[in-house]
Amino acid sequence: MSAKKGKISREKWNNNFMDWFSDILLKAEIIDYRFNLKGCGVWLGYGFNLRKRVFQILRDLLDNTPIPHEETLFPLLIPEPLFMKEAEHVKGFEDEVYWVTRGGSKQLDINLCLRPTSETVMYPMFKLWIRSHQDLPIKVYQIVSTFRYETKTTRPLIRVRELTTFKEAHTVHATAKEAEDQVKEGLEIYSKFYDRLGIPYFINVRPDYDKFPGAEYSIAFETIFPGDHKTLQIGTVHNLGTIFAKTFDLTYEADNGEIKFVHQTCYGISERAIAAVVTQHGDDAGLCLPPEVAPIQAIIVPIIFKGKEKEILEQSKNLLDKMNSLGIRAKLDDSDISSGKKFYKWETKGVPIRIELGPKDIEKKQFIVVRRDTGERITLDFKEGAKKIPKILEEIQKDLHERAKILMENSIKETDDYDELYDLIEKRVGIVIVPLCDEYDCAEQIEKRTEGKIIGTPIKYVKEFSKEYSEKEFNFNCIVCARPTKKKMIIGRSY
Ligand code: A5A
Ligand code: ZN
Repeated sequence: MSAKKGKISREKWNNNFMDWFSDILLKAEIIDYRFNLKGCGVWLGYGFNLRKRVFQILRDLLDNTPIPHEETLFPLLIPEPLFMKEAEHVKGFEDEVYWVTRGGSKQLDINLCLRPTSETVMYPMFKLWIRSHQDLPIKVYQIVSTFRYETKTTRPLIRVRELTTFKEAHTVHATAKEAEDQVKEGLEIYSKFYDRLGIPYFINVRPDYDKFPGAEYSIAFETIFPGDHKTLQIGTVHNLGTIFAKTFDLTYEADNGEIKFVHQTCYGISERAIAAVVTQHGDDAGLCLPPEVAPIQAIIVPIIFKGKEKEILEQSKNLLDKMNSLGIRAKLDDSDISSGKKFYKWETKGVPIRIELGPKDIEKKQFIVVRRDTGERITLDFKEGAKKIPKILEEIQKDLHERAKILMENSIKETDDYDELYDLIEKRVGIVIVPLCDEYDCAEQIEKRTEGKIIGTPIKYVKEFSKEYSEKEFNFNCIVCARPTKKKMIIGRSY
């Protein structure tokens, strides 16, 4: 096996990040947003295939926890009185819901909203299912369309009005401790999910004024877009405590006959997971998909020369069979366009490996592997070489993750100086971790003075969830008011 270095460019990806993103989604045939309805798009065949693979990872993780989550399906329409039941929840969502008010030409007696999320659909049903502690825990999830009338700028996959791929898990428990353990399981599932996609993230607790409407607290996964250093929330885990239980009267009979409220959690991930795969690993030529989820892992491009067509095609098919029998998702592009055009097409679509096979290679009993992520060219022996491809795919998977992690780490800064914070945010170097007290005023001052928002408290500074928490060492002074605090918070710009 011999290898030659290639090169890739990330100039456009770096400097015109959002343009690059919108452009590539269509060129790579992921999704087509030209449908004439804001915030709604069409999943194309290739994109759908990618989406299926990405969400299968999440399904497998949810289905295989010690107490499995069950995949279920609840109604899309919520009668108004149910939706209106939980006051905080309504406050958070009422400006974002779509209403169905007519059936044909007849005004409905009870208006129906399209679910923006399914708490108020699921919980009245949970009430029917729970009698004693033996009915607990309940752990269900669904992957469905939900609707949010977003008023901020809509963006493909990132801020849509029809969330086409809303995975929401909902759990019910007997005790507060079990609900807290469930939050931890939720965090673990999402960590594993994003690790498998090679997407770096940081986990933080949302500020109290910005938690999920109806939650005790919310924990979010964020990734940083390397091009513009803006953060994107790619998942949330909420501890709902007994808030919804009290509203929907969800109780159970304990062993001693006492009637108690249940404790609940919910956690969600949307098509933003696909946005993260596309943005984290791309470059100027297009997508660069992690082999784990790539619909096609290797594309064979025969380099056709006059007189040698038959032989080259035959050998290409031979190689395709070998690869398929090794479990590699390989495809032979024997279409009638030039090899240059084929290279361009499959690079745009992010196929991790291209295999070139020309007359010279056949003479030398070899074929060439080109890595999409690095451009590196590797010469392999025709007879035995295919066996080395699974290893190369593994390396690509690992290297993509590393490359993304390094970029993310480089855009996280830390300071305890207010002017420096201002500077870092203005110059858009990334996100900034600063010591901050719990006063809403201090957070507000920062948000007024800089373009940054309070994103949350890194999990490290939160006792209940931190392995690194240190009562003794975590003594800071608030960057705004100088009062003592044990906490740091992340400030940054976000989508
Ligand atoms: N019931 C809980 C799970 C819930 O609805 N949580 S949530 O409101 O935070 O949404 C879960 C995740 O969906 C968010 O973390 C975010 O990643 C994603 N999301 C929210 N609004 C979105 C939108 N308009 N477009 C795309 N993704 C969105
Ligand atoms: Zn302060």
